[in-house]
Amino acid sequence: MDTHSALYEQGRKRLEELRQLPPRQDKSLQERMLEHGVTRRDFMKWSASVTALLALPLPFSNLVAEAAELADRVPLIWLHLAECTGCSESLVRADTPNLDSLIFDHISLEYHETLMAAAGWQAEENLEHALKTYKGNYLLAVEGAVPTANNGAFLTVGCKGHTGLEIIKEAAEGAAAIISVGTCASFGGVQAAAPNPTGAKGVYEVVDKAVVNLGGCPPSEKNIVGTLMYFIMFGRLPALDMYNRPKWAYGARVHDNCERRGRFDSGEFVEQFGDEGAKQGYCLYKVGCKGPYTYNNCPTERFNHHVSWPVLAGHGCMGCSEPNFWDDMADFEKPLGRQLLHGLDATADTIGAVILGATVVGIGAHAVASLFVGSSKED
Ligand code: FSX
Ligand code: SF4
Ligand code: F3S
Repeated sequence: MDTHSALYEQGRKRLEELRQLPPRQDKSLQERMLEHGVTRRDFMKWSASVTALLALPLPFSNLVAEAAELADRVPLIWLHLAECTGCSESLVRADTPNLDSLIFDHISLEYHETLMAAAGWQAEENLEHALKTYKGNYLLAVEGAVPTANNGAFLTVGCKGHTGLEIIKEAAEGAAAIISVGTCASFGGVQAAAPNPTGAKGVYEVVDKAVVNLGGCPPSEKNIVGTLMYFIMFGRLPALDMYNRPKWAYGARVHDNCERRGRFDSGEFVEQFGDEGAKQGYCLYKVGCKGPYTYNNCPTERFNHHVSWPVLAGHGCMGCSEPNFWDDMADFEKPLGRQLLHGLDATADTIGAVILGATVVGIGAHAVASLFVGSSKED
């Protein structure tokens, strides 16, 4: 059996098992879609686009559709640590609900501090209850970094004053899988910027289990929903890169798929914000774009229902999905290559050649490390 047939079979079996479990929502996905005027045709188109996003062949879209319908069988616990809540906002902030947000509503969300009605003691009880009841079966999503200095005392959550560090360790123990949503939960993010007084770390650094890192400050709603769908469909984590990011989302550089790439290749650069080049949509490399060093699918998936992404809006990529981006990618409005090359005042062509040389090495290292990590985490 080839890899795709074996994976399809695995998905089919997993969904069969999920179907045996009682629904946890009082409405079916179909009822929700009907209420919001979403047609079956829209749904099938959405399933096909998620299938393509996950880099799976089209026949898998049947599984994606079924997994979406059965999303309420998988309990999800969503914790907030040191962060800005932009990651949740990325998913739920929409003036009209689309299928991504409808599916998110349909997932059995047992606990989410931003979205739930409960507060205080009741919220704490809900979390304790969910951790106990669904032990071993829940999907744990974490947003925000874990402050570890002074035994985690820089972050306490809830009326019992537990530290974020205590909460994440306890919640990780009973989780079937852990997803770090956003750069803060993945790598510490802005909170871990030098001198990092709170000892902020990524979740994977404080728990003993494999963690999927969804880099991005915030990550797109597509990357969040795609990862949830993958787990619902197959009951396991997707293939990961060297930083434990799903390869289907973080396998290519922002620069590889950028709509301004032709401008870069022809040496047409914005020299300063507001100039004629900026009006013409020239490449933003000279005003600090870090797309050549950043792995993410922003140009193809965009944000807010595919409306826009940083470069389309006129600012360079800040490298927000990479570890240590706040320190390593600064200054955000100056080219990194020029700084690293000690003030080399290169022509556009030289800049292009330097970057391309650097990225060939980058890609090589990325691919080799991915193979290495992949051998222990995927088939
Ligand atoms: Fe971090 Fe998410 Fe940036 Fe904010 O919560 S990834 S600060 S967008 O919201 O964690
Ligand atoms: Fe796009 Fe930035 Fe690459 Fe220019 S440097 S092509 S703006 S990603
Ligand atoms: Fe972040 Fe760059 Fe995308 S700044 S949102 S990785 S374009």
